Amino acid sequence: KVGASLGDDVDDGDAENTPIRLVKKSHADSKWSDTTPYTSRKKLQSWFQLPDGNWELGTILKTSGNESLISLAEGKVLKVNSESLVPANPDILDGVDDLMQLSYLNEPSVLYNLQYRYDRDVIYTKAGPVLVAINPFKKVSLYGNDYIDAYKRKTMDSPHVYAITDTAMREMIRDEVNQSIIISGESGAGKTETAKIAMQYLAALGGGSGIEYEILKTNPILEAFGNAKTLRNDNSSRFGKLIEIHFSDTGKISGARIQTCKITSSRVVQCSEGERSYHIFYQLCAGAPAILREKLNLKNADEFKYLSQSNCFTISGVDDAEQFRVVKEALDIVHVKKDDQDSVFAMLAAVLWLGNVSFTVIDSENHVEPMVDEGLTTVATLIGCNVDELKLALSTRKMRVGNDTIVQKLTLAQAIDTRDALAKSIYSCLFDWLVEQINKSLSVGKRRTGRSISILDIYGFESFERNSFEQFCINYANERLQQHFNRHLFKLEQEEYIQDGIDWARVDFEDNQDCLNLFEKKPLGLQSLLDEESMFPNGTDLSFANKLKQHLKSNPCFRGERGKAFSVRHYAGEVTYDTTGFLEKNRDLLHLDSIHLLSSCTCQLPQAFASSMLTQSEKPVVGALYKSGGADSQKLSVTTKFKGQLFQLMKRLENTTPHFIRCIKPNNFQSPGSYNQGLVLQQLRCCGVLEVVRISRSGFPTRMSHQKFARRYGFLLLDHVASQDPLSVSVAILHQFNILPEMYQVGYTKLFFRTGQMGVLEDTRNRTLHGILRVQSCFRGHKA
Ligand code: AD9
Ligand code: MG
Repeated sequence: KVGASLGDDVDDGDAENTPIRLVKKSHADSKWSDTTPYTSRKKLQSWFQLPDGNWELGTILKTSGNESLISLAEGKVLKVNSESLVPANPDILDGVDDLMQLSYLNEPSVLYNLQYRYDRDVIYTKAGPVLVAINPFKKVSLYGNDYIDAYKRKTMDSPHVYAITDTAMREMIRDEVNQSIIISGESGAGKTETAKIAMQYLAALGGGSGIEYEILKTNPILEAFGNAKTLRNDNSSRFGKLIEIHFSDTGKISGARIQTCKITSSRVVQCSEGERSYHIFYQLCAGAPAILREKLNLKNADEFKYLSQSNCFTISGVDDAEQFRVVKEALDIVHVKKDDQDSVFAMLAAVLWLGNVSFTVIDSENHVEPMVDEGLTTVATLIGCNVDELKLALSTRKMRVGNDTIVQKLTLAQAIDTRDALAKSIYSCLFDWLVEQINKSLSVGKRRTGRSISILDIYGFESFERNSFEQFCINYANERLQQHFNRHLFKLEQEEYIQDGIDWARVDFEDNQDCLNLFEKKPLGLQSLLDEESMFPNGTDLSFANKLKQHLKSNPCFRGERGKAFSVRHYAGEVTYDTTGFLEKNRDLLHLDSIHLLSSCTCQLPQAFASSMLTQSEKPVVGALYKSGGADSQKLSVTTKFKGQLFQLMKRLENTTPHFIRCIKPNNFQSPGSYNQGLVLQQLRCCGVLEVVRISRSGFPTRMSHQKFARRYGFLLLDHVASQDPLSVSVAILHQFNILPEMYQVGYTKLFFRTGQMGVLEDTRNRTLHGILRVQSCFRGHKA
């Protein structure tokens, strides 16, 4: 076997899933043990890439010309081209906290370092300013009050979500600037869990008023309504979320605001084999108490067609009934009234029962009528309408012709679409309504005086065997997020150096602007072309695919595929999309008849939903305008709306100081203890982790204007400075503290520091300030 391992600790995996395998010493080998003293390496060690892509550690025995003799595992000795060797780091650097500390920064060394830590349940590592988090897929003892305390008191400083959140908190107070924690990574990499860990830390630090408890309780609610089991992740977020947590001047949490960004809720009516619809449906079916079951005429999940089609009802290790109680309790805590909760559950049941509504053909033209059975009557009862009205809304469409209104009967396919569209809209409105209720409850109102920390957690990049409209939207959102990452860590950083006139050699990075242009360009971008085709009454998925191929064939990020498919070269890899259903999902038409039905209901929620749908469709039309058959609702396309919501999220982040967390998925099976190097490497590559480290190592990540620096540290000066201008004061401070010249640069307007330098100054400042305070309080004590 090529690349046979010296050790038995390295995951063998199957060859296909493990294209690159690192082999370095076994755990049994004493050198791996943390307690063994470092024994200096006598010979130079190097990574050698085997023909199958695996890296193996070898010792260079001899070098002559550009050939080296290298000794590999199991006594194998090879003569290789010296250029193919990649230097390995000395043992003393095994498992360093920050990749910046590696003497040799290269892919095998980074992979090895991360794995070394991961094998010891140390899942967090810094990559310069970025926190890398590798999903452990098991409980690791890194959290809880003791850890929170240790990070708060700074007795612990190893990389952690707590540490980065602590930094955000401190910088918010120190710089008086809003902060953000931006979490990215593929689906299943651990973003949502990470976001919760960050919230937990903020709640512990800024808690006191009790509102922090409410904020934490929004998580089970939003996960129940917005997450679902997919093939990639048992708890996959199907919406993007930005939670802005507000702090008072004294650093206490004063409230929060949640903003979401979601695609259509098509999962409600259609779900692939092995996946589930949103958790809440299963929770309700499994956990509703007897009275509620009876009131809503609830059945088991497998008796509802919308839930049974994907043949997946449970998630291993998850008790839906118990989760239902958790969600209910959370709803109480965020002040959703009991009556409203009942209405929410009624809407969920109505959606489920809508799926059981079936139709009978009534004439030779395939026109249909809904069967008047348990399904139809239960829906009517739950939403509070008359059965006949519901029947009409599901089987006919009113059309305006001139001044007359005619009634057109629907065919089976049309009726099913109408029914499903109604179910999706009810669910979608319900989600928005819940978010609104939560926001009211957490509202800072007039107390909004201080600063905020925002946490962004969206759906991760997805690439399945078959990718549809949902992936198209999700992956676009991830491109946008990647752009934000690039802008802050590469572009803005380097532009600032150059603008301020400091010495700097540019570091290149993978810019994803071309891919974003492919999506956004008007009129010939993916989104515009989709909206345009959706507007044509005769547009089909095939005509859409053909248009893409016609107009975008020369774009390097695009490739036309056979039939109705096309591929996009994303920053995270190439994805082939199947356009089947794109047009319909993008139009997401809800007929006016359905909206009118909801507005005529006696229940309060359907009425509220109808009016929100009407205001939405009456909005000034920015994007595409849909009119099919002349009397349908006009509304924004899903793509346009989605893009709008995404821009709003990103805009909120614009004026914040970002802190980035990059989550990494170590295997595709959601299983602990398995580290697939090829998979990890691909994720590290696409987010440019090596480049970030490279910039940070040679760069000056901390900076402060001359004025601010002089104001903040000037009082520490021992000697009188002749000139009081900020630059002279700053330089005097730097000299007094013996900051080495290579550790900083003086720009036109700012001082730039290498990592860690500011910490030294801050410590001195804090010590001095505490000294002053102690003297003052002694003095007051004496006076008293
Ligand atoms: V998606 O883009 O929403 O599909 P996420 O959000 O990146 O995805 P999520 O946070 O849901 O992934 O993590 C997936 C699973 O990994 C969780 O359900 C946990 O079982 C597991 N996980 C993630 N992070 C941790 C952790 N820090 N400790 C333990 C974890 N388990
Ligand atoms: Mg998630």
